[in-house]
Amino acid sequence: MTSDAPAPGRSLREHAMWLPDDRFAALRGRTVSVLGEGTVVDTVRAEAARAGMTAAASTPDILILPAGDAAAQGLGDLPTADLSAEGFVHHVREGRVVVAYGGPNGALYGWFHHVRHLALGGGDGTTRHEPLHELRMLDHWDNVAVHPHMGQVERGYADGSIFYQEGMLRDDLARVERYARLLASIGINRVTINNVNVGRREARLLTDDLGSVERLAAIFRPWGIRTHLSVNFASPLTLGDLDTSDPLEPTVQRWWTDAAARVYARIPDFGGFLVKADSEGQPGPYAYGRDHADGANMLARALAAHGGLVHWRAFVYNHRQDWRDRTTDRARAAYDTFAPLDGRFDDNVVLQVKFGPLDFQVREPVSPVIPAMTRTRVALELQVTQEYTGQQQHAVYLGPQWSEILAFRPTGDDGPMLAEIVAGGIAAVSNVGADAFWTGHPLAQANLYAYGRLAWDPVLEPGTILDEWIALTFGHDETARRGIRSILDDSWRTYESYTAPLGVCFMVSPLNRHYGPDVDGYEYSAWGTYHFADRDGIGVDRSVATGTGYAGQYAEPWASRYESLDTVPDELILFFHHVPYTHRLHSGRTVIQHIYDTHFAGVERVREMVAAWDALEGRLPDDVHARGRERFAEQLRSATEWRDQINTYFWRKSGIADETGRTIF
Ligand code: GCV
Repeated sequence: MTSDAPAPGRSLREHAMWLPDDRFAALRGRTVSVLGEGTVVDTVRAEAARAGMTAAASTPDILILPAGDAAAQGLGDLPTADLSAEGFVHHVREGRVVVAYGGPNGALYGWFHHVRHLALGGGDGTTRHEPLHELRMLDHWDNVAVHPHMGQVERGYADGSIFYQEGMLRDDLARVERYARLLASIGINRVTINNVNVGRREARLLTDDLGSVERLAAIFRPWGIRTHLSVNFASPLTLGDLDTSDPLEPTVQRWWTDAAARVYARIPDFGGFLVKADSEGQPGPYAYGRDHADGANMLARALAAHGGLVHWRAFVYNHRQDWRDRTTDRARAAYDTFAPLDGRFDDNVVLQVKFGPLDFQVREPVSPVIPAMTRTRVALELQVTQEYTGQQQHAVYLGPQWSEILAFRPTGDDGPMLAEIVAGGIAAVSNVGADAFWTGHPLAQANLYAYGRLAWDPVLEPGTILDEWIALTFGHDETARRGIRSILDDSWRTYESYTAPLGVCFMVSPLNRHYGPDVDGYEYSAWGTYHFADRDGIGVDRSVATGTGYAGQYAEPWASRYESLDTVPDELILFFHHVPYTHRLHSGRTVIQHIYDTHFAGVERVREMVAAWDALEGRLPDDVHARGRERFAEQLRSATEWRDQINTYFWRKSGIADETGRTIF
């Protein structure tokens, strides 16, 4: 292990994630000049001081200045023309560094870019950087009061909340400040501080507990991050003195206008409201015969005068289905609900759409709602917390999945990428909690890092992002780098291979909170039916010709590609079609043999991951290694359980033996 890697054996009370002090060592004793004003620019000054730099007015080693001042400083050649507010130019020549920024956030991002540049051993050069999207958001599903079923953090796998404890905001918020710094270093500029399922206690954040929001906003502000709040649509009824929350009712509109004014009086840069309405039991406009545009616009109008946004979620479906009813297809729901409303949303409404039509499964097609809403500001929603991808017990690097989603071209090869059409930016559910490693599995930190980097630049290579994360987190140790890359590079596909096959979804255990296999767990439930396996075949017929018609929600060429067995990609065949087990895939294998082969291979891959992790002992801090070792043991146990349950289930259903005679029970 090299000198700048964390010393093995050091015990960490709270892991530094990708910003350990060692990574700033090269800056110690050097001189800096930070020009410009404001809270965020002051943060950059404080960062430089923290790194041990000294302020110098003339010929500093690092000059950080507004792009508009570059010419006056003899730096007129830098490519700063029309630099956006969050953009910056990074220029290094013979050890002297210039960061020319468009606006205060650009100064902060330029600073952290330079830290990254040092960690990667970068040399001389001039590069210009601007985020593709203005809105790069992280949503917390943290509850203030511990929820009886969902706990302190809904779908959280990293201990409690860093914000709340036992029904109130924590007294000591020093950790939130360290979190804000980490988020700023990867370009996140919006944070929603409470769960979209807004309980009674959480609804009060908007009213008598606004002080908690104000305190958190004050911590995020110097890091260029605006604070958003999830609100409960029924608040005028449940918190106010009104007997309705009908969005067309003037008293209700006034209630929200007053509430918003009170928020902005105390938090002038407040970001806005995030709303889950008429979904999984949350209240919404349907109760009054109104639609989602009526609901979203009512809130948007309360916020508009203050520059606030409404993030309105498209995750709307019937969770009280009768499994006997084969006409209802949950995958259709968001499009059926929202496509007819395109053009009716106010400008400050952002429709937040999950990446797939169901729910953050390991494999789903990209949601057809996103390209369909051409007259609506749409944001893509991802899930960094690993609800359906191993719950931070399994090492699953999601960068390649997100990258594939962002690069999807909804109108074919000549059309734009999904990343280019989500004018409302990107949002994701955080995977962070009060755990010493922040994310439970130390390798899950890579997902948070990758999310920020991809939200900034969706065409970054997931492997390049991993290298950055490894260099920042663990320093320059080529063996450690290769070991971690070999574990994480393909881990998303590995997870897919030993869990639900070929685009079939929800084979997870409902009783065990979506962890571990339960092939029929959702098959006869009210939440939807997902595989329809019988003795002859498996899959959901979502074709237009004979199925639910979901494939027809896509534009061409995808509608036709998904409709036909000749062109549907193997990895999604069971999402779109019901086929016999003997159906031959494009790969040449039958569906049943594919199921057996991938499940056996997946577990073998996990064994290799475990061996690769074991080989890193002594090259990583002991506590990081020990935590990883626990998690890898569980991953191997769980992957084996998945393999045996899935293979056994389909062998018993189909009666078709594995071609190579491996053990199935
Ligand atoms: C916050 C899934 C999760 C829920 C979550 C919901 C949502 O259904 O299981 O816990 O609720 O998605 O995104 O609103």
